[in-house]
Amino acid sequence: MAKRLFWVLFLCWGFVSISQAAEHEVRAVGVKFDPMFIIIEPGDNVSWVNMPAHMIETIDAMVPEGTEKIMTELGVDVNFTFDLEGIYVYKCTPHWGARMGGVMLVGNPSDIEGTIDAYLLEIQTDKSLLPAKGLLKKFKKHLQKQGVI
Ligand SMILES: [Cu+2]
Repeated sequence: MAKRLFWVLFLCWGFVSISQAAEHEVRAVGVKFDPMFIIIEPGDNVSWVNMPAHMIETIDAMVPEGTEKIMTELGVDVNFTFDLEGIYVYKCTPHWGARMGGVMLVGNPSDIEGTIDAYLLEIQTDKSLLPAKGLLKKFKKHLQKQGVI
């Protein structure tokens, strides 16, 4: 009886650990985010740290539909939880010219490659998005390497 109870508790504990949201950390290093690309599950939390001269701003044309805009204060460490599946591109606005930005894949949205291509097309209509071009191309390679696409 005690043994059975032990296994029941053990399995419950395992289930709770698996379903718990994970924490991720992105560090600002010079004018780069490290890691530049992250792959997370919906509900996971991401912290941006070491941000003395940095901030993050999601790029309106490069986030899943229905996402709330993120624009943080300069010089503040922040963290956010991401619930909507999709691809999120963000930048450090003052260092966007130096291509300081990052890309996140949340969950397993449909047509990942198509979404990246659609984001790349946006750049043609808005030149301020140009620094995202290299980021997105590298992100695509990263996903290929990881076997995601
Ligand atoms: Cu910055």
